[in-house]
Amino acid sequence: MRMHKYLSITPEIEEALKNGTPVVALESTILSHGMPYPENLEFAHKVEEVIRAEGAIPATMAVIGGKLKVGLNSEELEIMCRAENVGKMSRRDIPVYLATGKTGATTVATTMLIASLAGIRVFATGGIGGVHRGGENTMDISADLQEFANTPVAVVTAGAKQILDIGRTLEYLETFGVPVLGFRTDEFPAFYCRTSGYKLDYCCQDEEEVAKIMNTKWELGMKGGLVIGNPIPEEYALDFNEMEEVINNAIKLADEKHIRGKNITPFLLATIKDMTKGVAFASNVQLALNNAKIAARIAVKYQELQKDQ
Ligand code: PSU
Ligand code: MN
Repeated sequence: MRMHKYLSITPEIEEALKNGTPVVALESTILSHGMPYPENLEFAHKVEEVIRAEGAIPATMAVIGGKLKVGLNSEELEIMCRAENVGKMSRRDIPVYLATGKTGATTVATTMLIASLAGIRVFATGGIGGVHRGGENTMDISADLQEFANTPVAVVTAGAKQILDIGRTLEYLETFGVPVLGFRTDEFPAFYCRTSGYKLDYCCQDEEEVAKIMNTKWELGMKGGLVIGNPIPEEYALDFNEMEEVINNAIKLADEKHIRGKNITPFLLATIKDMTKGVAFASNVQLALNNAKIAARIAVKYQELQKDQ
C-alpha cells in the first residue's frame, strides 16, 4: 500500500488494512460539534466497541498536529470531545488545517476523503449533509454531496435531518451518479424518523447485498461512493410532525441570528437539542450506534468478497 506522507495510521489499523481485517471509518464532527461533553466521550468509546463486537476495527478520523489521523487513542478522543479550539473541517479546510497545525474535526466529506486515502471503504455516520432548505436561493449545499460523487466510500447513515431539503438532496445525488440504497426500507430515512415520504429505487435486505453492490460499482471503475440509508430503530424514532415544528423554529432562530455558512449545521443541531430537552439527543446516539453495527457487518461482507477474488 502506498502511504501518504500526511497520513498517520495507528499500528492496529495499519495491521488490519494489511491483513484484510474489516475497518470502519468514523467521523469526529459528530463528537466535537454534534454532541455535548462528556456524553460525546462516552459515545465515542461506545461506538468503537459496537464495531469491534462485529469483528471490525474502528477508525475515528481527525486532523491533529499537521497529520490526517486514522484512528484516535483515548487522549486524542478526549481532545476531540472537549472541542476546545477544534474547528469543523470540510474538504476545503484540510490543506489549511494541515499546513498550520490546527486541530480539526472531520465531517462526512473529510472522513470519506481520509478513509479513501487509507484504503477504508466503509464509514458509519449519523446524518449526512445535503441541500439546505432554501438552498435553491442560498446555494447552501453541503460538500458531503460532492464527496459522494467523487470518493469511493460507502456511508451508512440514518438519512438526512429535516433541517435539509431531503427531496433536493436526493435529486443532487442522482445527478452525480451516487447509488442510494435503503437498508431494509424503501424510503430515505429522515434521521429521527424512519420515513421521509421520499421513496428510494432500491431496498437491500441484508449486508451482503449492499457489499455486492459496492464491490460491483468499484470493480466497474466507477468513481464515487454510495449512500446507505439505515432507519433509526423503531423504539427510538420520534414523531415527524413534532420534529418538523422544532426544526422550523430552529431554522427561524438561525435566520434571526444571521447564522451562516459552516456554522448553520452545528447551530441547528445544538438548538434542536435544547428545544427537545435531550430526547432528540438520546435518539441521535442510538441511531449512530445502529449505523456502526450495520456498517461493521457490511465491512465484514465486503472483505469476504475481496478474499474470494
Ligand atoms: N447532520 C447531523 N449531524 C451532524 C452533521 C450533519 O445530523 O453531526 C455533521 C456531519 O459531520 C456532516 C456535517 O458531514 O455536519 C455537514 O456540515 P455542512 O452542512 O456544513 O456541510
Ligand atoms: Mn453549508
